[in-house]
Amino acid sequence: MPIHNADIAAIFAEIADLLEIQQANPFRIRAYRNAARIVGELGREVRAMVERGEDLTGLPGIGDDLSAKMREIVATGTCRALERLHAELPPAITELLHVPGLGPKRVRSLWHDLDVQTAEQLARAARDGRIRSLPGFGEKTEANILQAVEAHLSKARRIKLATAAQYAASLVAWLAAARGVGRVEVAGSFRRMRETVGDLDILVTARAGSDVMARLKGYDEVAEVLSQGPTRASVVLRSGLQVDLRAVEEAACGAALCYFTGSKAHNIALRRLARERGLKLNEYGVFRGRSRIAGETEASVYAALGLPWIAPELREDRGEIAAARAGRLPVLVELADLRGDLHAHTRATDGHHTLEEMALAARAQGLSYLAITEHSRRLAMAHGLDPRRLAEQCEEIDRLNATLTGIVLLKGIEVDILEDGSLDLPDSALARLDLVIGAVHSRFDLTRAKQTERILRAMDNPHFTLLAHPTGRLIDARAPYDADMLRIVRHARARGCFLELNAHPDRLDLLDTHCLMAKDEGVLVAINSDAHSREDFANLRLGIGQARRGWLAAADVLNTRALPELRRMLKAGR
Ligand code: DGT
Ligand code: CA
Ligand code: CA
Repeated sequence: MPIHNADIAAIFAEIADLLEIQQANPFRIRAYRNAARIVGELGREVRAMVERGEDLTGLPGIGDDLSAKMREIVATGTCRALERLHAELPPAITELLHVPGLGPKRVRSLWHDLDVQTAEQLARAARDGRIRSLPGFGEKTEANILQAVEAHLSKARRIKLATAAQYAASLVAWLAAARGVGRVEVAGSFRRMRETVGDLDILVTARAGSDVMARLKGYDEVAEVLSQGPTRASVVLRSGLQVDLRAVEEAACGAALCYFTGSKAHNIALRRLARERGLKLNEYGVFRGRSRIAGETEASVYAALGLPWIAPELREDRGEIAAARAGRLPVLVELADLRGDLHAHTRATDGHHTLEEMALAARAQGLSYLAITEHSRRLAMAHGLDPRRLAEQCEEIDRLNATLTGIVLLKGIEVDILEDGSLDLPDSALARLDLVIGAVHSRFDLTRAKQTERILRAMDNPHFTLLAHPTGRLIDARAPYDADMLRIVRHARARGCFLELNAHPDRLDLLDTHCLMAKDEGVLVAINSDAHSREDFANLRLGIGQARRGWLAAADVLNTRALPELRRMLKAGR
């Protein structure tokens, strides 16, 4: 059974949570939590490493014990340590952990003090007003929990794009080996690079007599077959992810790909356009009367409607069809356009690799510069830098740059924006850096007015270059803080600052709509990995997807500039 990194990470995270509910040894808990993060963010599949006989203890934070557990999970799909915990605790307790806002500590007291063991019991306890009196909860928390648990009970789960990509990759490889199959494409929101996907829509071209439908059913991650016919099937994978498969003939491939890529709103707009031209558009092609005039390629479908091909990331009915008609579609930024990365950490703070290892990994990714931007001292948990350690790192960077070829390290900092909008390091320490990234890591609860003011004041610092992960949200886990993004974008413009599009799979922050806003206001966006290990540069691909959804061209992105021009632009803002 193919096990993906997301599966291993989820098992380790669950073990950590369950141990914490049991109030086990904090070091043990932390070891599992770290392992979950490392595996979850790893650019390569652990399964492949195990199959190749690689030594997993080479991964940061992974010792003999965790390495053995990873092998066990790859081999069996589960782990005895987890099963033991399940046997010791109420069976549905894990589900409570998935309610936003509830961590192990709260779940423990809900269970201990109120005997809440399931999501339904939790909703009832909140409705009855029994939660507010627990220590550390209160009336507001109770209301938030009620809202969250009701949403949790009603909503179908969406999964993050990066996680879906792992499930998609091995399924696509499996289907591609079916008899009589040509192309295999993942369409739907996945192809549009939405940050989360509801299900996977897979399209294959197949000759008559192909065994592709049977092959899907035979995939060993399939937990349930929902429906099955000669040209379509729907299954649910063990992970809970639904897969819709359609098989089409070559001649209709483009039309089907267009239809199943969506979005639904884009499709409706295309069909309206077809009708205006006396044509009919459906998943089989473009028809004039009964004759098919296009359908084999997507480009032919769009051409029949008088349009150039529109990139999937734009297909959200946000003006792309009008832009296409007018010949004003942006030439979207591509991964190959990126010349550098402006946000990365090393072992000096909470990263896992050395300066040199990070530099070489960035070079291998095809980048020619990399800014090292550690946390500042306020983030004590991450061993944030004070002025003295920052100065030492700058000297180390100078020494390294003298020997490295093909990559240049830039000196930066990810400095905390304090509650009053001042920065966590003195101007004298910031002045000698190539760039200063400001970030909000605390007090997410300020009012809109105060939070906005805080960020604007930070940008007023003459050394401030770039606002990190501007909304602060974590996909599916933490709402953005309340701030006026339009004012922030305009202030960035006035102060000569830039905005980050953080490409971490949990962040993807800026949102696509904010990219559009930044472009409209003439503020450049930096697409950064926020790498904490050398594998993380692979995440840039996700940031590119999000930027493309936000209509950004290479010229709208700061780090598509070659280094000399980048240096000029960084200086100009200060
Ligand atoms: P998701 O799965 O919620 O992340 O979003 P999508 O966009 O992948 O939606 P899904 O899986 O329901 O359908 C895949 C594509 O099929 C969708 O993007 C467009 C097309 N489609 C589905 N239902 C309809 C429909 O009722 N009308 C039209 N025109 N297209 C549809
Ligand atoms: Ca879908
Ligand atoms: Ca679907």
